[in-house]
Amino acid sequence: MSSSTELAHSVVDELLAHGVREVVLAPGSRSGPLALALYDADKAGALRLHVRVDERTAGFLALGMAKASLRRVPVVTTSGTAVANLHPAVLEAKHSRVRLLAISADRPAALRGTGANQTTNQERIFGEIPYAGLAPGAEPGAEIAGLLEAAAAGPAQLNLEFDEPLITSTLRWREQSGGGPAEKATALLPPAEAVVLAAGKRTVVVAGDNAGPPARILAEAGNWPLFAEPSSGSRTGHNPIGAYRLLLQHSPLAGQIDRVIVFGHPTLSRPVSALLARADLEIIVVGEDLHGFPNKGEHSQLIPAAAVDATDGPRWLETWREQGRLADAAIAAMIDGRDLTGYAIAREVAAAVPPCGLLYVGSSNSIRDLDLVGPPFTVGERRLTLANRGLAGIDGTLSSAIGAALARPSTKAIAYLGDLTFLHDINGLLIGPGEPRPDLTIVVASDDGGSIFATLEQGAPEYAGSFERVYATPTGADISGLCLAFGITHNAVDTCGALAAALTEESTGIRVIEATIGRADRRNLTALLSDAVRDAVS
Ligand SMILES: Cc1ncc(C[n+]2csc(CCOP(=O)(O)OP(=O)(O)O)c2C)c(N)n1
Ligand SMILES: [Mg+2]
Repeated sequence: MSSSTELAHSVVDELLAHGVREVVLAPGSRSGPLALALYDADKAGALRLHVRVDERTAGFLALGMAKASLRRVPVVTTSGTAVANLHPAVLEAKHSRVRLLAISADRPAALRGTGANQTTNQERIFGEIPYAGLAPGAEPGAEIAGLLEAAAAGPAQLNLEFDEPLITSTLRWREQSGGGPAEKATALLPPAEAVVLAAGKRTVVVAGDNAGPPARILAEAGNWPLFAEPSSGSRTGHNPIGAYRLLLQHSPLAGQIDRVIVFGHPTLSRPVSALLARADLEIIVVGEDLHGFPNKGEHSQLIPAAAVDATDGPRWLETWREQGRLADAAIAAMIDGRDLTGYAIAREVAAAVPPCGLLYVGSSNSIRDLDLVGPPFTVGERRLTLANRGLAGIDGTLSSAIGAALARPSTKAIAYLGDLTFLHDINGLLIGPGEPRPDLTIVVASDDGGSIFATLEQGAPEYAGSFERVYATPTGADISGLCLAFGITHNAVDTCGALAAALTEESTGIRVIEATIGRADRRNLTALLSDAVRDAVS
């Protein structure tokens, strides 16, 4: 029977053969055989290892790497509660189809239910995702190949039972002669057969998270307005309408739409949800399933890919663009007439992303403000905007951004998130001195609490008594002191000019720019902005 060490070696060989190049490890004793094999593989240059203390941040680190590199990224934990700490990242990966591989070290199955230390049932602990379990003596080749094939577009769990002795000092991992294939990025699927749509209907294209270039290409081919969320990957060129969510509320054009074509996973705004729920419109979803779309009525159609038979005349798009320009001007006037606001931060951040830059955006107001004020980028300049929109958690954002910045070469990497989102994942900054570190500028929109709630129903004056404690949750945390504790450069700004200047500074390593804004005015400001756009376009 082969040993735990031999099992670990063959698992590393299989991972390399499947194109794995980055691995995250959160140490423990049971995962030891794999830890040592990964250390040797890192030393040999076969992969890059990242070691973290906190499994929750380790999971999101791997998620960010997988999102930015389109590769599968394993995260290894020891047994017990360590495994459960991966659950948030696995859920996010499941809902955004990211190829995260959770590798959980386990005790031998015979010890389950006996009260043995650090032993629980880890089998399928993450529910319905592809799963494989291996024990010493198993032949991992076929098992791992089958597992990764089943998880071609999403996460998987590999549970490894390691028996004692955990360490065999005479056996070290060595690179196999020849090694595995050098590169294997995302699985290559055959191009989907496009359904040809007839031009002539007043059509808008909605691009949600991870919609990709096809949404922009179709909008351009049809001469249609494009409502592209910041993390859609399609907010480029001349068709995106920046303030589309306010135009859907206030512009007479909204009532003239006949057809909506949806790509990706839209999550950011109620006007778009309302649009997609309208039973009187033809809604065409381009993708693999209708899951999550409210309008499943007779007018809904699911197609694998879309093309258009002719280009519509310029009028429809031009009218939307004109309304978009009026809305943008009204918004700019509001921003310029005030001190630093959330909207102004979003605008400065968007302006600071150079060609080939990377932007990782947090949930809550950050991504919504960016959605409202971020200009479309130029096609082909390869800016990448990412966000965890699978479940839109405020957890793990910092670690995801660090992972993305590590795994994707970029001219400049920026993370942009709210203060609670930053504090929630503060352990993401816990990076040992010998570990690879990215160059990353973290912009914190710092308003001491969750300001998004002020813009929702619960922010109304009648809930004022309970609002601060059970929604806003001000923490009073000293972000500068925390940065000091983690050895991270901190820079506080409270004007647009200072933020813009700080963003253009050349820097290496991780640094934080804390942009301090008020929270008290947020509800009012959101209403004023909406009114200003309404007045400008109606
Ligand atoms: C893990 C998780 N817990 C709770 C929430 C609910 N939630 C959404 S936004 C938010 C507040 C975020 O505050 P902050 O990051 O400061 O952003 P702001 O609203 O101030 O822009 C919370 C708690 C969530 N999305 N994810
Ligand atoms: Mg906040």
